[in-house]
Amino acid sequence: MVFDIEMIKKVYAALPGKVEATRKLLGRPLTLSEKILYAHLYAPTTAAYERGKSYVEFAPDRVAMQDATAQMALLQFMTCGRDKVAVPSTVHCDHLIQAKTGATEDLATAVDTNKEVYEFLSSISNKYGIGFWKPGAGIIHQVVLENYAFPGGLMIGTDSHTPNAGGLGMLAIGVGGADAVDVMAGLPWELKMPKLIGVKLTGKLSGWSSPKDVILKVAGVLTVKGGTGCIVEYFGEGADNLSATGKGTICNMGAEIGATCSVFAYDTKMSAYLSATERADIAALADGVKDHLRPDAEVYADPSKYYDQVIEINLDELEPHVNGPFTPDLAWPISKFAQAVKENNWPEKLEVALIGSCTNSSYEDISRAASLAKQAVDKNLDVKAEYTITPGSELVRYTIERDGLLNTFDQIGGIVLANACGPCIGQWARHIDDPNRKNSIITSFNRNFAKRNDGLAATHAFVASPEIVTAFAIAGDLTFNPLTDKLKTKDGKEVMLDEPTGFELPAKGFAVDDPGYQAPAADGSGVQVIVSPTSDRLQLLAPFAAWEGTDLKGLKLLIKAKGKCTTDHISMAGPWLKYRGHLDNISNNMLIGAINAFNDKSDSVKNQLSGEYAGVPVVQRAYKAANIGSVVVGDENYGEGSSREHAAMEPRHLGVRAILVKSFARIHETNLKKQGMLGLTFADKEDYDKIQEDDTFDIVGLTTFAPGKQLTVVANHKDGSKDEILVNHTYNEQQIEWFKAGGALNVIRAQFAK
Ligand code: MIC
Ligand code: SF4
Repeated sequence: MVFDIEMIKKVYAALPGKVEATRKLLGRPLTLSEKILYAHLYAPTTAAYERGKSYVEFAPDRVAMQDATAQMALLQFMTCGRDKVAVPSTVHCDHLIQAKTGATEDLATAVDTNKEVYEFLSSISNKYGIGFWKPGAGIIHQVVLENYAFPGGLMIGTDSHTPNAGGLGMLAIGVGGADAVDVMAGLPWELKMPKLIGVKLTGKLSGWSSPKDVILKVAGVLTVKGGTGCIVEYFGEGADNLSATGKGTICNMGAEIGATCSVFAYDTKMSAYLSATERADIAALADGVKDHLRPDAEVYADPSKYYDQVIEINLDELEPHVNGPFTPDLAWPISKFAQAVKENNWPEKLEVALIGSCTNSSYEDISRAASLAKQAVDKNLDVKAEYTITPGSELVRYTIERDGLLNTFDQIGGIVLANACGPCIGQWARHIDDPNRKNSIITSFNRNFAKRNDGLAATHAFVASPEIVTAFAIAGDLTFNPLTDKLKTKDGKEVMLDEPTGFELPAKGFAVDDPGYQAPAADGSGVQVIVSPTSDRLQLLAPFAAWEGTDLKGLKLLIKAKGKCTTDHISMAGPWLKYRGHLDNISNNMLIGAINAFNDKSDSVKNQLSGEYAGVPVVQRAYKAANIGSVVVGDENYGEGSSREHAAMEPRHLGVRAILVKSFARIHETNLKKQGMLGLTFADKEDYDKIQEDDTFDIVGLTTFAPGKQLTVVANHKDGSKDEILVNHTYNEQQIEWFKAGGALNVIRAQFAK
């Protein structure tokens, strides 16, 4: 048993009283999110919080970190003077394993190449009382779902897909490492009270449709920024019909619409999953408070009164979807997809089909995909595309091997990759003859930004359910519709694929030999954590400088980024993941994927000191050397995607002073504030057009920086003219303190030093 049952008992013991108090305070029936949020306030309140406005201090039950973000989180934590984490926390080694030949070899290579980082994470976990999941144990979100998620809990995780745990009724929120430091240090964790989107699911899935199609459809409706600042709560008889892992998939991909998190109400599917994963005692406890783990009945009766927005989806009519390329919200029902492929001239030939990942590797997903693989064998069909399987955890992998499913995949030439992120995060040594050739791949993962999977700009990546991905693997052609089209067998007969079938949970139960868990020392005070001063993978952090106390003058424009600028554009993953514990080294990838609005090129900006064009980090280092600050200008939803705080720390480290954009993604905006950066938005979005390539900026109003008060950015143009641009910000008093101190960590350290 790795979970903390005593902690869960405490949460449930207090829940009825807290829910009743909240109902009184708000004077009305409650949604599920409100029950969980108000039950996790850091200190009781006497006034209701305003959704979308009030900043609230919460006390999460647990923290999860993955290896690519844990390094920076723990490098920060170790400077703040605590000897143990204040809440149960875990580290998961999943992002640093590169997929090349197959699970066994790839894992061995990763253990070798990342030795220093794994040793650091293992020893620092041991020292501070953090549970450590070794490389090979599985992907953070799957391992959390199997071991730690519980209905009605609140957790944070240093990864944007942390909301996956909503499949078990938990509010699980993705954050940057600095937020994790707050919670591990026992301090309140701050979040703006989210707005609520209700998604009513009616009917029942059947045939080719799966839970993945629910979120692919929702992404099409809400777009990549439609969920910003919101919790998405699913309800209705259609919701209760979905397996807990299917609910997890839907919550996982809520990250793709920018949602703070997504959640389902506690039901019998959740209790079945808890029991199947050896947590029947939690299910029994949850049953004891089950009314408090669901919205009040009145909410179901009149949802638009309680949610800020309501969407309805009829599962009886839901078609399988394929989303992409390049963005997860370009949603195509399967009946329209072939035409879209043709009209847009996307490569029809499918080269690689990849299933699994944290999003879609449940027993249900794998068994349904395997039912199609089996048909390929039984019906004598060639499997035309390369096919890979990424199990989400060792528990899943061991179980599907025991049940013969891996063997079925093997028969169609499927390659089983390590229980790790691999190709989902660019950790993929893809074999391709010509890297510049336009080509198509399809995955059952969640993100499909340009270059994400294989680093190649010419790759068109689509996302779909594991069933659809497998059907496409067999056909090798994106214009194939498995619901209506025939395939030719090896001996020339025409056949159709039957609908996939599978099992929500393994009939013989889950099994595992070594789950890969290492418990921390009871007393870690004697454990040494070693960071070599000459390492190129790890670097101890030096505090950032405090604000100089004046307006900022003479800042150069570093880049005016055009269009989509995700965290993958700001701090690319793939080959750069190896520097996630070394701030100076990873800063050499800063904004290298962003498109310069003045020449439409990536990693080519004008150095205003020399007049020459060079890479973004090179130019910024030149400004830094000359002691000149700079400004980054961006478009809508800047910083969409990952929780990686490197995207905020790199500019901070290299001397960028402000990020001025049309709008921000939530986690990234908070990460900027935490690191003492200025994150500003144009009051009038059209002012973006006034920014010119040779601009020098002054930021005016900082000496009276206050919540809700606009600042002015003066853009001094080359021809001597200037524009005074009004900018908004969302800093509260506390966050202004972080800015003044040079970062939140400087404030925490001062607090603990007292
Ligand atoms: C991702 O899916 O983009 C990642 C890699 O899991 C990130 C975390 C990271 O960048 O380390 C995320 O989603 O937060
Ligand atoms: Fe890993 Fe991909 Fe899941 Fe992120 S989305 S945690 S990279 S498998």
